[in-house]
Amino acid sequence: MTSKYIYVLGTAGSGKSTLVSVLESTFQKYKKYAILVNLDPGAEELPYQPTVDIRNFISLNDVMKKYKLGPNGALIVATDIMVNYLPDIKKIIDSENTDYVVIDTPGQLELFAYRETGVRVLNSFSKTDSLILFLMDSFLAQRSNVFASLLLLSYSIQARFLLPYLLVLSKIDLIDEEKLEKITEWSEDLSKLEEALQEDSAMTREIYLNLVPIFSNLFIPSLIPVSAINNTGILDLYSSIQRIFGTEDEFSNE
Ligand SMILES: Nc1nc2c(ncn2[C@@H]2O[C@H](COP(=O)(O)OP(=O)(O)O)[C@@H](O)[C@H]2O)c(=O)[nH]1
Ligand SMILES: [Mg+2]
Repeated sequence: MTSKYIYVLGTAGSGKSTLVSVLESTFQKYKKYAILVNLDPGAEELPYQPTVDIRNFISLNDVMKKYKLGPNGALIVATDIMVNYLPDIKKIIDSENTDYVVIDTPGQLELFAYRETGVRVLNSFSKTDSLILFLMDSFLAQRSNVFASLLLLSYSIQARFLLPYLLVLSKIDLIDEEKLEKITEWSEDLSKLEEALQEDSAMTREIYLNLVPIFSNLFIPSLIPVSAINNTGILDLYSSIQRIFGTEDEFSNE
């Protein structure tokens, strides 16, 4: 069986690890076999039990001591060291013979967005059969300029990996219905985003306004609003994942 890889990316605290655990229970519910991989060497506590945990291969504390670095510098070195263990990790994943491999990643998104290691990680697992979930923290995205900035970040990742991706608006239980509608509207109608940016009094307003014509030339996928706390939207996310992989339940031969 060819496993499908799902990479969960997003800024620190956007809800990646929590979503990974919710996805696991969703896959279980629909009788899909999924394993979870933690690639965040800096993770303290995880809300799930990973099958492969990078912390068993690399200790952030050891890296900090050995290279006399703080946690952020050590995380970059740790991620570079991670490349050495990729063949071992891949072997474990293959031996599981699983439908899905859900991969949790470090919040320091630049490791994946800008550094070579990110590409090597993704390529070493599977060049096809992969999907990126980009988490946009709805609490942050309430501000039009942050929304524009996160959208740009999601494009940077998309352009780098050229893999199918889904834009997940996370933690929607933290914002009211009206705000949620606004964010959705910005993603569907750029003139609304432009209006909201016009109202911003910040000196950086012009910079964000200049992004609008760029966005208009790019494809913005529909946002999938979810809350991992009360499970809102999780089923939609599950269906979207199935659709991308062409593994919809109703067409399954099982
Ligand atoms: N209200 C709310 N909090 C969430 C949600 N998802 C995650 N959190 C909380 O946000 C914090 C960061 O979540 P975590 O999954 O560790 O984020 P990560 O850094 O992206 O892995 C934790 O305190 C979570 O309990 C959500 O959907 N709603
Ligand atoms: Mg995490």
